[in-house]
Amino acid sequence: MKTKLFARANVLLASICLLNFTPRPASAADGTPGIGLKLIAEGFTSPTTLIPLDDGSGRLLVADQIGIISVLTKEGAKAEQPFFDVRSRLTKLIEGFDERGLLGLALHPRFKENRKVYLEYSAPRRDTAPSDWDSTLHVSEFRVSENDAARVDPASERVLLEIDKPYFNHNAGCIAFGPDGYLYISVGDGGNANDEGRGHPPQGNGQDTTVLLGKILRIDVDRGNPCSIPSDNPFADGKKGRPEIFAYGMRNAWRISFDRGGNHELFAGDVGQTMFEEVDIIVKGGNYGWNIREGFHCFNRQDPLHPLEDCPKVGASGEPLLDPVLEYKNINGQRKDPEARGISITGGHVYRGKALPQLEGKYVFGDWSRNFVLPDGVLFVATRSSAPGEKKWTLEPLELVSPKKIGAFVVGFGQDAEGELYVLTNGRNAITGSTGKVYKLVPM
Ligand SMILES: [Ca+2]
Repeated sequence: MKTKLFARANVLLASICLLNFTPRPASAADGTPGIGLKLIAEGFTSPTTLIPLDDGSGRLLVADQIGIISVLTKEGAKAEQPFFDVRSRLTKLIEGFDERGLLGLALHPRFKENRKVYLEYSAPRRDTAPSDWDSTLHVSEFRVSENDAARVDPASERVLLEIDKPYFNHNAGCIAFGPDGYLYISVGDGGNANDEGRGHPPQGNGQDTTVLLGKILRIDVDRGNPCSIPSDNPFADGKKGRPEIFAYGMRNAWRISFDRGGNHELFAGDVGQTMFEEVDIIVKGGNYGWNIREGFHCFNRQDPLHPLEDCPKVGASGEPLLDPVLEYKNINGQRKDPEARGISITGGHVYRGKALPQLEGKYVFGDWSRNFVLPDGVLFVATRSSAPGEKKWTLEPLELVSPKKIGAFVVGFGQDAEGELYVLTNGRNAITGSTGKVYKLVPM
């Protein structure tokens, strides 16, 4: 029975791919190698984050959504002792599809000196939150133990931010330090759909600058207790909005990352609702449009499958609604369109490594899966336009030499100390089991 089901699924997948992707040679004609995935480690559930353990050892940290952070050697051998186990601090997760859990991990830029570690995770709903709300996001600081940089001291938690969530979905939950030394935090719009429902004001959380949902936040973890607000945050004085806000009009920026080269821009893969997935380059004070816009289009709350012809071009204070740098069509809303490429964007990284020079300066990211049930994640490469003034990036599939297909849900991406990229996958659309894998993008 099981085999038959799987066989049917494979036939289905194969036909979907044939319909939608024109095969191209995986290697360039000039003989430069193509790109493949090398399995580095497995046995995870839903790995969301991979970062270097910045202690000079070359080791890597992998955060799993279920609440365990593992230490890997450069070769991928997993240490028996986890870096940290936060399972007891998480809200009760669903034994199925869930967007909550351990969602973000970052080390302090001066980790070698101060040994500080930061997490964003879904904690149980705090007492002061409305009783029909779901959970409370924590952004917390920890320290590794005095004599072991590969082990967090569980008693060291300092909660920096608590954000109540009305629904289980749209947490975003990614954290990253910027070149300015401040901590950037992505927070989803609160969940449900259309940016409506309990815990959503009439204009939606994305457009409401008095709440932290639907935002990119920025805090200074080095000053204040428990933290402080950078003086040039757009609403730093608190008069027109929450001082933690850096940018707004976000829906669900599941993964964000800074370009480690170039102008160190902040990239966000903002998950769309039904019609369009988008990549944004986030600037201070930017309003990225949700829920007035989805991608380059006017979002229609009454009928999300039919974008409006016209909508406001500015937010409540007359500020422009900023377009993404690229969008692609969502299969859920545009099933018959051959240009529909996925159903939920997974933001990645600008490639600044050495092994794959053909990717230099390009944004490598993916889509979770082309199907909610079947494991059919895909990878993309986006290229900045060389035309003066052209802000739109071009998008193409990242063709793999081997394996040809990922055959899993793409949960996240990672980057090591050398700038090489990793793809983090889950074989299931659920946060159960041990089908989670870590792949490295390698020349092949
Ligand atoms: Ca947008």
